[in-house]
Amino acid sequence: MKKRVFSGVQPSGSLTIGNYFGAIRNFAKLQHEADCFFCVVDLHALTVPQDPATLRENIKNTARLFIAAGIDPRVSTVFVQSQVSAHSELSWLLECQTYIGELRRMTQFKAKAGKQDVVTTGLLTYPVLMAADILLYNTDLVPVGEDQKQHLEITRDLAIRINNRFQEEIFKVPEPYIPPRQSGGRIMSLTDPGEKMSKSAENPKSYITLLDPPDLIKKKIMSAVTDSEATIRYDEGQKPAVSNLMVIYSLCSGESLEAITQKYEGCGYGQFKKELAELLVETLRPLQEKFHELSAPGVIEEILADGANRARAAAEPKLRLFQEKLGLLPFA
Ligand code: AQP
Repeated sequence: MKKRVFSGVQPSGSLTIGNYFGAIRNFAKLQHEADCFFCVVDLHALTVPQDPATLRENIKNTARLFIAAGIDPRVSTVFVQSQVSAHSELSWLLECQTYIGELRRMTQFKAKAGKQDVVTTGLLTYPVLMAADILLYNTDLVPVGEDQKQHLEITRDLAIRINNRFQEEIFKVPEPYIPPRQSGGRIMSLTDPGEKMSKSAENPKSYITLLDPPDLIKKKIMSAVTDSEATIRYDEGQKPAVSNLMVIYSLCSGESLEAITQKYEGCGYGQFKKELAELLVETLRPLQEKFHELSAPGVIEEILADGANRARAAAEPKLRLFQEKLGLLPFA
């Protein structure tokens, strides 16, 4: 039996190289060895204000980027969360099993709540919806970046809690699949290496999106913060900004961090950054070309309609089983 993989990405902006190296690139690698479900988690994006027209476009673009990054929709199920209502339905049932204290402790909630004028309940309960996304599909493995580790832990706790309550395995307890930092698990902001790179960050210079044109990529890399030492070596503690650029270089070129250190011995940051920018442009070029092919009218819509049908069929039995266990009446 192939393992079941589930992961999602929020259409809360244009996807960054953090989303790519931390998650999506691994989706494409896993699809031939596992039974994969990849979801545009649009309901999660609603936890903070969104402009409807922009959101609609971002949902389609996120799905296009999945496919442009190598996910084959004939092999993997690619779909949009809001088109499979079982996600919202299970989320409510799981909320009734979740403690408020567990959710208040989430570092992402605290960070995002601190940036909002008003904090919605959805921002607090976001990890429960994420648990529903994952648990509906009997998921074995969840490929995500490091920032999602805490949310994965809540998902596991909920599954274990419910299985214990009913004394049987209702939900499979999923395992995280998180790359180490040096392999892209946490790409940092280009303007503040203490913060992770985020697609919804206020300063566009802090991130590189997968659709940024070559000139813009070059500008952003050339203006990325470094330090005053002017040596290229990996040291997360002392040189977080340069270390982050080195990780991006290594992910693009396949060279080890040691090889990069040797290659640039005695060179200044200028030459390193220029060559990093060129590498990144070349890494993203095929993805950007494929993305534009997928922008023809109707193409992505057809893929997503098929994906939603497949996802609904896979998700419904788990929802019905849990409803029945809780004492709700079967569907007439
Ligand atoms: N900087 C990052 N480095 C490595 N992985 C990352 N991920 C996000 N940022 C980095 C991973 O990308 C996947 C999709 O993330 P998401 O869209 O569901 O939400 P997020 O984690 O909150 O990502 P962003 O870009 O920071 O979005 P906003 O700005 O809307 O909050 C996840 O697997 C995530 O770990």
